[in-house]
Amino acid sequence: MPSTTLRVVLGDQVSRSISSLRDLDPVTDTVLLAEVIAEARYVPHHPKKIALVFSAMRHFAEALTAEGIAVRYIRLDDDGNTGSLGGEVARAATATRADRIVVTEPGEWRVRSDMDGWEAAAACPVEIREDTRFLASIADFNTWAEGRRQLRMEYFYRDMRRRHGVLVDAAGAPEGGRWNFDADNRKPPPDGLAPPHPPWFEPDPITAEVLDLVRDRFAGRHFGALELFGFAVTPDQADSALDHFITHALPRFGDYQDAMVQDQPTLYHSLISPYLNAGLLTPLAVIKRVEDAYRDGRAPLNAAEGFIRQILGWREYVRGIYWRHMPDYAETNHLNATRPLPAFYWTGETRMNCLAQAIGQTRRDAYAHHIQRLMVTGNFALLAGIAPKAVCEWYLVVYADAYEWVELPNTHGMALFADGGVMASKPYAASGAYIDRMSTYCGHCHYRVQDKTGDRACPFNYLYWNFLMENERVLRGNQRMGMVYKTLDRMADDRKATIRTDSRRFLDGLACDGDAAA
Ligand code: FAD
Ligand code: DLZ
Ligand code: SF4
Repeated sequence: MPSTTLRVVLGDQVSRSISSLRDLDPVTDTVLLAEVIAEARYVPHHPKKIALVFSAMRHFAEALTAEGIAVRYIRLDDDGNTGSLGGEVARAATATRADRIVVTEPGEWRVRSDMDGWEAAAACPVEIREDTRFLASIADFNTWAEGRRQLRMEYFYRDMRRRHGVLVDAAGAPEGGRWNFDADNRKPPPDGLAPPHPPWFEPDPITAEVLDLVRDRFAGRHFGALELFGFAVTPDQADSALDHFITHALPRFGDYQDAMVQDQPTLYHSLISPYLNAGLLTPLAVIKRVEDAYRDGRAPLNAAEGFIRQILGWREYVRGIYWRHMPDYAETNHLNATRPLPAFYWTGETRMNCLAQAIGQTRRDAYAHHIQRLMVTGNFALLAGIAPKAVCEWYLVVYADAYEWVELPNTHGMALFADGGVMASKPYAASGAYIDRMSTYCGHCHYRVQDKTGDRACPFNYLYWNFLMENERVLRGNQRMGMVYKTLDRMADDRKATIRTDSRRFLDGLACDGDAAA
């Protein structure tokens, strides 16, 4: 009897080049893809994310079948579906009489732990392969990190540029003479910006069937709208989404990367994170295409470098941090934040316009760009002292690109400083002045951004100083906080008292939905 291998492909691994399919023998092997309720419900994902994952899985299975590969595809409602990945692997191993199982390492600690039980459940050996879609393996990252007192993305990123020969000259020096054009990526939005419309992919019959299933089983019960589903669900579509970005948005991506504009949720962003994370696009191919656009004169250097830094730098870096520090990472709470998540994170009903905008588009599109996530919803949660677990669960639920390996370091570490400085050297705390400078939101708000205290003052203003006072014991010693604490020291006592009173009134009001009235 020839040996038979069962190759397991998870819902965020739908890449033809995934390591579990390397050396596949179409004569003897079977590929397993399984829609299981445990993955669809471990958090109540946005319905658009579930639809994207299931549709991409079904299209991937169809493409493999067209290649003549045997595919065992288990649909969510199939008879006998055990509802868990482990259960489906065990069932498939029996059905195909597999001698061994091959799978690529998953993106979440939870699933990696579960895989430890697969061998016993399936009664055959399980080979867990490295996920070679990433440009730094977990071992590479640990080697880089070893012995460094403090990890900083910038140094990791320079190393990655050199190692992969991206935007460097023959001598390994950075293109344009600088590694980082961050200072050129912070333009506030001028009047009359006219960003391109995001690409739209009309659902085909496979997606339409998935949409019916998701409508039936999840929509209405999970946060978020299923209507107007236009995501790419195949590698070809994701590729044309990338083309659309490079042609229409990349040239201005650098300038307006941090900008936020009323009713313009996507600006010059790429919207490719759901595709990269699910496996419809691979990071190296994206980076090369953007570098080519720069070299052909189709994009300026601040745009190409700024974009490549996000993928070759931040994306790889956060994954390294996740696997280096899990599982303890998720348990830390450096600032002892304990407040429950306000109801408006789920309803979008708040008079704070910046939050209403970010949450409203998140409900509709399962998307918000980085500065909205970091400096609006994240900043508010930081200043209001919301419990990290509640905030992290919210971010994992609401975005189409959310997987714990990338969501957790960004939320727990970067936005909430709950890791005590592993990800960021100081909290990304900001008052309303930052949001006013970088957005057009404040002009549409019930609150007045220029007012520091009082009923109509922007809550970010007093909450910012209140946060610094509340966390003084932990934060004052941080060198990068020296200037703000000097300013606080100069503040009159009666002003500090007013800030505390306004903050208490506002935060107590949150518990009984105090800010929800429109
Ligand atoms: P663009 O602005 O066009 O950037 C290009 C690409 O760079 C993105 O597609 C993404 O793959 C990558 N990238 C950019 N910033 C980061 C970053 N900080 N970390 C990792 N990759 C990055 N990203 C996710 O993919 N999944 C998440 O669950 C997620 N949760 C986040 C939670 C918080 C609190 C914050 C502050 C950021 C989070 N991010 C997450 C990072 C970032 O916000 C998104 O990757 C980005 O907004 C996706 O939109 P885009 O594709 O238009 O990105
Ligand atoms: C996100 C997701 C969903 C909604 N459903 C499935 C599924 O039914 N089957 C599956 O194999 N994967 C799914 N996924 C992706 C997994 O949650 C993901 O592979 C793990 O979180 C590891 O990153
Ligand atoms: Fe947000 Fe304050 Fe501006 Fe209103 S005034 S949009 S709450 S920053």
